Amino acid sequence: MIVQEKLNHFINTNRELIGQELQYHLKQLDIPEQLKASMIYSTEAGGKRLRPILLMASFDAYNHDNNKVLSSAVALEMIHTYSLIHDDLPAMDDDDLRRGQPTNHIKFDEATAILAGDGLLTLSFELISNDLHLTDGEKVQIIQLLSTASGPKGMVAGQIRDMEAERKAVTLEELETIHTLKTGELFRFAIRSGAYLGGATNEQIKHLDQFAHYLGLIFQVQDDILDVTGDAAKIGKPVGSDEANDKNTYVKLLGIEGAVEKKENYVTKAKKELSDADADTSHLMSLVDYFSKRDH
Ligand code: GRG
Repeated sequence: MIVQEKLNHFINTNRELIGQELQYHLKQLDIPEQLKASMIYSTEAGGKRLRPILLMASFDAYNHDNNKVLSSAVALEMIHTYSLIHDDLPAMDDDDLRRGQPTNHIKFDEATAILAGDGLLTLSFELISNDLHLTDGEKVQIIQLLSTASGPKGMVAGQIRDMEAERKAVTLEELETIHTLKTGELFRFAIRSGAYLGGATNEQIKHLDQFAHYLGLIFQVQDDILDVTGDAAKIGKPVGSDEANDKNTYVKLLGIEGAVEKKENYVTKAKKELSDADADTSHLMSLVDYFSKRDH
């Protein structure tokens, strides 16, 4: 199989697997119907499952027994989904649409959306702590990494810094700090925890950590490029609207060409770190291009 086909196969198989696992864990919950429907709605609404796929690709570089990573991968997607539900709320981004469908608080109501997010966040940790494939030491390590990445030192810090930076001019450095926290920390968790569970050495994890940092930035630069060139521009906020102008983006700071150049620079750096990680990182290598060239 050529490299691209192999990657597509890996992505499609694991995307489906994650979808099934998520639904398995949510549908069996004996909880109030409205809460359950709301939690299921946002996990089923067409997410790309990038973070769990990354986690599984990082694990796959060292180990092939998938049973060991499934709970961490599903927990990660639950936390990502919670963050999107809360990010869309009127108190935050106040968005009516996500992935082309009504956001959770529009489909249900605000209180339900808040609780669905809370439910997904906390359930994620319960899932890991109940996983019979993990040793107690592995559970503690994964829970520690995930809570730090998603909590007030990680994603939550990124969200508040982003809100504080709105309508203010920020430097490229400040923009990168916001992204590193807001989106990069979950990518970093994906790569680190996959490698850790797969049995990577500390030296290998160090290179993968740097790799994850660059990958998060590649994701974000491409997100900003797509905002002005891709489908998001067609279905989202019109370019030039007040809201679009308020957003701090790579394109706003560097122009399109500058943003593309920045992205290419990160692609080179990410690939170098991967080569230094010294393992079968072929899926991760192809995922760099997938992230950099994605069109949605
Ligand atoms: C509310 C605590 C809290 C945090 C929210 C991640 C985040 C923090 C907000 C999302 C806002 C946003 C649109 C950021 C841009 C990058 C991003 C994370 C996009 C969504 O990720 P994808 O493209 O989502 O992986 P899908 O839809 O594929 O699941």
